[in-house]
Amino acid sequence: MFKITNIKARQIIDSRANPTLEVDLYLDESMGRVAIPSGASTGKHEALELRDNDKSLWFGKTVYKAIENVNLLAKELTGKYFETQEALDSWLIQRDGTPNKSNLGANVILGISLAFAHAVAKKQNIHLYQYINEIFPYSSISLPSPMFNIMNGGKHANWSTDVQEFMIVMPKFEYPKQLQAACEIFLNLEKILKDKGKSVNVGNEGGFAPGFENNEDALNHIAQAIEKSSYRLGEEVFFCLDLAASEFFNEENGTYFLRTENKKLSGDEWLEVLDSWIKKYPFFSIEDPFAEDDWTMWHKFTEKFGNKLQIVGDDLLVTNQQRVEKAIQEESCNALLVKVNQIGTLTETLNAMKTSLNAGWKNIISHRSGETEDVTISHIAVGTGCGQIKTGAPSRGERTAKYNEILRIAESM
Ligand code: 2PG
Ligand code: MG
Repeated sequence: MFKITNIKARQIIDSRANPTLEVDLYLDESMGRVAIPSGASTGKHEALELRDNDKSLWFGKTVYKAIENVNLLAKELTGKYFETQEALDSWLIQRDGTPNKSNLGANVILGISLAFAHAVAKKQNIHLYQYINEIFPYSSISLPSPMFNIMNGGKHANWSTDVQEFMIVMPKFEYPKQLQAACEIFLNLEKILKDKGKSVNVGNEGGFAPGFENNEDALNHIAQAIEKSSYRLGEEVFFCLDLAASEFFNEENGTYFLRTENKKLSGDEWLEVLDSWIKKYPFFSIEDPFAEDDWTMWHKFTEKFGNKLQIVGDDLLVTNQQRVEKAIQEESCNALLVKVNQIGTLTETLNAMKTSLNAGWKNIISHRSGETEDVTISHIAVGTGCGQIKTGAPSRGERTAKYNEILRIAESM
C-alpha cells in the first residue's frame, strides 16, 4: 500500500519554448517527479492536452488551469492509499469520466500517474525501469535499439521536406555501439552538408533540416554519410521514416500533397511513390504512411509490405487500446508507436502495449517533438523490454538526456 502524502505542480518550459506541466508526488519522503512532453504533429484522436488558450499570454499555451486541476486532485488524493499503479490510474480515469480526459486534462492525469510510478520505485529502492518491469512482466528487461532521427522535416522543421523524420537504425549492433555509430554518421552528415554549402541548423528533434528539392535527396545524403562513416547501408544500417502523412493529407478531396515536389496524389498514387522508395532503399520501418483515418490505404499498404517491413501506427493508433484492437482486426499495420501523453496514464499505455504484443506486433517507445530533460521514456523502453525507442537525433539536450540515461541504466543492469 502506498499513501500519497503530497502532490505539487508547476509550469516549466519545453524544448520549443512552450510552457508545460511538471508534477511532484510524495509518498512520505520519496518524491517522484515528471515533466510532460507535447506533440506538434498530434493525432486528432489523442487525449486532450489541457492548455489555457488565452492568446494574450504565451500564445495561449500556459498550463495554469492544469496546475489548478493538479492542486484540486492533490486535495482529494492526499492521505489516500493505493495498492497498485492500476488502482491509482483507475481512480484518475473515473474521476475524469470522459473518454479523452477532457475534463481534467491528459497532461494533469499523466503527471500524477507517472510521478506516482517514480515515487513508488524510489520508495522500493529500485530503478524506475525495474518497477515498470514488475507491472509489465511480459518481456524481460533489455536495452532498446534506437531509431535516430538525423534529418528533420515536415512540421518539425518548417517543411524542409515532406517527410517528417528520416531515421537510421542498427538492429545488429548493441547499445552503446549504436549510439557511437549514430553520432559518427550524424557528424559526417554535417560535414557533407557543409561541403555543399547547405545549412546545418537542426529541427525540433535535433536532426538537420537543410531543405531539398525532393524527399529522396535527403535519403541520398544520409546514404553518403553512412558510407563516409564506413558502415554498410542495408547490412548494418537501415532507414526508417516517419511520414506523418496526416499532416499533408487533404481531408476534403482525399489527396496527399507533397509540397517539396509539388505533387498532389491519390492514396494509390502515394502508395506507388512509397513502393518506388522501398524498392530503391533498404528500409526497416515506416511510420504513418497514410492519414490517421485512411484505414483502407493502411490495409493496402500492410497487405503489400507487412511481411518485409515494420509498419508503425502513431497518429492512427494514438496509444489507444481500442484503436490498436481495430487495427489488429483490420490488419492495418504491425507495430505500435507508444507515447504516454497520447493516452494519459501509465496503465493504459501498458495495456495498449500488451494488446499489441499479444497480436505479435512490435512496440516502439517514443518521445514527443516538444520535450524536456525528463527521462521517463528511457525507463519505459528498458522496463517493458520492447526492444526499440525513438527519441530524436544525438543532438539537443532534451534528446541526449534520453540516450545518456540508457547508458546509465546499462551500467546498473
Ligand atoms: C511523431 C512525433 C515524435 P510529435 O510524429 O512521431 O517524433 O512527433 O510529437 O510532433 O507528434
Ligand atoms: Mg509519428
